[in-house]
Amino acid sequence: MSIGIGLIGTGWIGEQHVHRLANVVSGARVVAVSDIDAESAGKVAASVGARVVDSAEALIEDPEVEAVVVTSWGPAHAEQVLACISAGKPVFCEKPLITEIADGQRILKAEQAAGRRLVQVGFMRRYDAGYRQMKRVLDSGEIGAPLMAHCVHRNPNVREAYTTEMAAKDTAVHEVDSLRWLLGEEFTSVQTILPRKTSKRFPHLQDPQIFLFETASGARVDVEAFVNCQYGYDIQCEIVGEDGAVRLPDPAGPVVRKAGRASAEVLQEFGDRFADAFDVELQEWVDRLIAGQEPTGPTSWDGFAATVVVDAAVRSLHSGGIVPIDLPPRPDFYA
Ligand code: NAD
Ligand code: ISE
Repeated sequence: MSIGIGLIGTGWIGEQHVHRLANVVSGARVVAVSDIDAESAGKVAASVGARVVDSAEALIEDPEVEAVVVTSWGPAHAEQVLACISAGKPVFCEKPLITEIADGQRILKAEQAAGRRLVQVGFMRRYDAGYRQMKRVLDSGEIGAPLMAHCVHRNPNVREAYTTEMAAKDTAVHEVDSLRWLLGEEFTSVQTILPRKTSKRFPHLQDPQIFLFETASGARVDVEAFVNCQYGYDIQCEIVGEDGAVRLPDPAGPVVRKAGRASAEVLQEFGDRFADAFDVELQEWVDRLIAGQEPTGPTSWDGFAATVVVDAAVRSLHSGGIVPIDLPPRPDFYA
């Protein structure tokens, strides 16, 4: 048995997900794609034998499309996800689920009215083998109650269009989701701290930035976002508990000993670092759909909460102060 998938947004990650769904994930057929850039849609469709559909709305209504993947740009996500909910079709939406808090409330309301979970958000780190090992250690109680977390998110460089606010909204948002999931609690406040700027950045950009979060239990999470670090794509995470600490493993790779040095490669691209996680994420989503079950991945609530948190981080970026995070109570539907 296989499921017919339609994908909206055939840009960088959309093209990758199309190939993943067509060639790696079992049980998925890419039947249609759509993009406001018809040339891009045509090229990606031809590479997997899918049809091009003129608009996102038509793709969502297409009878051959049983489930939808949204990989268009962030501000378009909310309306496309709402249209999927209203058509009763499961939707996998890349992050961010929303760029406006009010849209999050609309999605939560619509999904609850539909009476079943239709939305999964693309926070792929929950599918990374190393993060999953950390989660098992934390849930086992082996290191006791978590007290602190230290996270690093470094990119070698970013394009000129990358803005200062994107350090929270586009980059640290992954740590926000991962830590909410690992710790199993919500963030209650944030302060954005601005260190000396690197000279190796575009002039408009504040880089690096540090986000200091507090959680409901009083644990502290610091996240360094440094997007022009030059040397590679480097993701680090350590959680310190009352009885021990657990650290995210580096991706496995050979250590070369030569000329008095031992060295290992640092990956350059996030697509390489999390390639396996993206595969597992989509495979598990498809497996659930084929089994006629609701998805188990990051929910609309998770997508909403992550945006509330990074919005507060951006407000702190501008004010310099500690900003409370006002998250409404989580609906039981998302327990
Ligand atoms: P991109 O700019 O390469 O591609 C976006 C595509 O969407 C473009 O082809 C554009 O023409 C199309 N598009 C824009 N508005 C549209 C609309 N209203 N209807 C249909 N198509 C539309 O961007 P990208 O790097 O592929 O990122 C896409 C999304 O995926 C973003 O939300 C981004 O944050 C997310 N993303 C997630 C990860 C991750 O690690 N999970 C990594 C990269 C990108
Ligand atoms: C990008 O948009 C992502 O989502 C990547 O996972 C992240 O590591 C990168 O910094 C972002 O720009």
